[in-house]
Amino acid sequence: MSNADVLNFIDGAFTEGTTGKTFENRNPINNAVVSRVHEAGQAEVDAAVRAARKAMDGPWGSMSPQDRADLLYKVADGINARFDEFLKAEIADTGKPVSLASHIDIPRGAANFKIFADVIRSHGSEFFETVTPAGEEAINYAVRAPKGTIAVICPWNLPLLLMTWKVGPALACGNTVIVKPSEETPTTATLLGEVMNDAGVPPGVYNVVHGFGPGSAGEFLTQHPGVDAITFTGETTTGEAIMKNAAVGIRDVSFELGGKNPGLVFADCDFDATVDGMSRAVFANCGQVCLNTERVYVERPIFDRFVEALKAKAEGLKRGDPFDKATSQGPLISQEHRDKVLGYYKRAAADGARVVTGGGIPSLGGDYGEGSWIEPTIWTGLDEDHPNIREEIFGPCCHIRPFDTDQEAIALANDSRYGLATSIWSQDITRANRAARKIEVGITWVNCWFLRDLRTAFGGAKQSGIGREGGVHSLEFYTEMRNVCVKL
Ligand code: NAD
Ligand code: 6OD
Repeated sequence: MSNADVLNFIDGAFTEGTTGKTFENRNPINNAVVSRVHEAGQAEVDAAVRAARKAMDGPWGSMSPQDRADLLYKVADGINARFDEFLKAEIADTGKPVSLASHIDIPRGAANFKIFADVIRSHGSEFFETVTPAGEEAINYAVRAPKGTIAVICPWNLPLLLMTWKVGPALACGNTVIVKPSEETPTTATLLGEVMNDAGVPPGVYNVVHGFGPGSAGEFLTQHPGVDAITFTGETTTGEAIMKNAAVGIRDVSFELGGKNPGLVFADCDFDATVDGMSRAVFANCGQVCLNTERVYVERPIFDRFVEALKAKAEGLKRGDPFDKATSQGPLISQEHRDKVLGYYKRAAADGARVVTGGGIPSLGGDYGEGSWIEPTIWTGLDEDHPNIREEIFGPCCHIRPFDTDQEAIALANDSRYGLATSIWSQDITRANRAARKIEVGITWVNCWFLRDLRTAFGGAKQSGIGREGGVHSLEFYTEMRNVCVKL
């Protein structure tokens, strides 16, 4: 695949499609055009849905779970064999540092196929022996059938990781998929088409259509009656729009949405480890992980010391060449997103926040001046009802506020329409666990952040999502349970 032209992948073949429309894919480190992407229209989405449905009637539909698992291992091996190509493509699309992409994005792209291959290999049926009060006897067994054709709508922040996190379980369970990658990061999903073909995945099982949301491939796909279920990762407001489309035909949804994640730092924490961990939680991926912490609450006795220590971490981040292993902060995804984040920076300053560090655009030499770089930023002193505390910013920034009691910290953490993730930092494990059980989120980390075991349930509470995925939990969404009752 040439990096200059990104094509749709339908029924096992790459195609420009019929719209004649292309859009530019830019590298946010310098805003240079890296490729032209061929936009799919209604005809391409129709063709992808047709191919995906037809593939269910072919060898894929009758393949045993063991054989599917073997195939998914080949896909994972195919990603690993072309690791550097995936790495370069992901970095060109996102500008993220190689230190991050080579440790998280690409390895997880492969691991997401192996974990769900293992799950499907080892998963059995449910079985019950039944005796009714009237003395009738029966056996009940339940089998899991694929749901059918699944639309996978993806964001730009961890493109390969989040896409394969859905495609892995969908295929393991015997479904077919149509992926709509983010318009900002179209490349690795397309490259995966080559890996699928090389691995021997039948045509039509994995399809990719490119474009935007409203009036484009995203909307055409989620409105399509031939799609049986929709799995989506992205903003909460986009989730609302997709849910309306899913309502027509009563299609199931699995949503991983936005967050405004709190982090709780207790005075009895291991201070240095906490500052390290919180620095990652706030600034990793330039603050563009749904799990990043944007609200930090620190117990008063260590508040000033913590603020100074996190400031030092922010000021120690190194921006620049993403392929330099020492680079620790990339740019934001686009100029448009930077304008949004800068709006929050300006508002905090105008509303009287203490800007502990950052607040603007760094001066970087050469063509990096055209990129969407931004300073990591810390505020204190804002009221809890300020937009910077209520709304997801999705940038390398946080507000830090002191607290006096555990009860107050938990109430502050819970005062949000979001409920995705939190991290709690304390050496008193009983205290940390008491807090963990009261915080209204799907994922709590104690003395760590974004430490993942792919068998665990992942997802958000409140407006941060619907459903849980991970390990066997993914089977709930990607399969239909069919119960058979046999009278003896
Ligand atoms: P987004 O919602 O703007 O876009 C996500 C995808 O949806 C893109 O592919 C886009 O083209 C498509 N889309 C947009 N409007 C659509 C519509 N009306 N119909 C169908 N498709 C449509 O999100 P983003 O800016 O790409 O990603 C950032 C957001 O994603 C943040 O809010 C972040 O918190 C969230 N996110 C959540 C998780 C999680 O696990 N909870 C993970 C990653 C990102
Ligand atoms: O680790 C995962 O499985 C996952 N879904 C991470 C989400 C990160 C959000 O940006």
